[in-house]
Amino acid sequence: MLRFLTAGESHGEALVGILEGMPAGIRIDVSDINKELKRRQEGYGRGQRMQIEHDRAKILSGLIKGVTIGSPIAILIKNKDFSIDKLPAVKNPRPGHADMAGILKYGFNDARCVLERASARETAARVGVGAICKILLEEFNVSIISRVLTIGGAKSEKSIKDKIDEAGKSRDTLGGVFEIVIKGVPPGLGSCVHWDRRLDASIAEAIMSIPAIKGVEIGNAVECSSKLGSEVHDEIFYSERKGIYRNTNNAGGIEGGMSNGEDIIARGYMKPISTLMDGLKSIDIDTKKPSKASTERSDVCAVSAAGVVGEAMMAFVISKVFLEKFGGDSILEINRNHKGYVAGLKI
Ligand code: EPS
Repeated sequence: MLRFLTAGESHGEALVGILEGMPAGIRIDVSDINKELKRRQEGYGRGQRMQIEHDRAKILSGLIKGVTIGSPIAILIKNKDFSIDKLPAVKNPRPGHADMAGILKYGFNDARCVLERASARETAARVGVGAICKILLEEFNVSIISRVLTIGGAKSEKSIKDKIDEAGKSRDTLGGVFEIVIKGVPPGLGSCVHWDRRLDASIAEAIMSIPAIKGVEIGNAVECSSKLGSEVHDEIFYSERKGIYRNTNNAGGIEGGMSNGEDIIARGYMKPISTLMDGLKSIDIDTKKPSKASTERSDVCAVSAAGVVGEAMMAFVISKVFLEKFGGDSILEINRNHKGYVAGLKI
């Protein structure tokens, strides 16, 4: 089974990702991982931390001469801003962040003990792990891309930039929507049999796990919820040349919890970043008196970065179900299984 774990605090020494279950025989080029890490750092509206860090991965295990050997792959990303023991206590929890719930949960009297791990910086490790999953999927011509659809309700590049500038000037923040499209997924990944193996459920969980994501949409779910069935369902056709095909993809490539061979489309709805430069109403956790929420260095907007993290999470989920279906210990074995299955589909 493919699984991963991350460790690391935002201002700790490093972030670590451990990916287990990758088959043997895949060539991993660290520069492909670094490209993805760089993409996560970009996007209009990112904060000063992104100018400090130049995220680069070091692979600590799982490879010999750049090729996977089937053992866990550990990735290390060092933090330039390694200052965790010198940073001040945070006494005024930020509404929307993990601060308050974390203080209550662990019995801390300092939100720093919560926010260091809850910070979206953790997603750098996920992107490292996802980059390796992307390399596996590329072997089978599966590609994953993301784009920003809206930010603060704005759609065009110009109006998005204006919105972010405006929010930054007024010391505020913005959220938005990103979309992920996955091409080349064969039909039949996931399951119609068990709730916890449905592909759409796994995708929703993976996207929802990204910090600040409060909603997930598969295909045109929101629009379709107010339409008739006859207007929504993707009718099925067949031709000698194309085989089985559809003219629409409202289902976002998933029917009955399984991929149906169409592009998989998912959207993540991100709330505005919860660190505001003019803190919202909060309390001092020692005195319980009203006090403005703490301000930490942060982004005005990170929707584009969340899209890159979304790609990584999708790469992991698709790799997981892909290996469940075609699983084997080596890429050769998986190739055989995949080829046989795809050949059998040609009816
Ligand atoms: C982030 C690193 C953080 C924040 C941001 C994302 O670094 P710092 O706190 O040192 O500025 O910029 O974190 C959050 C938005 C958050 O809510 O914690 C990163 O690497 O993505």
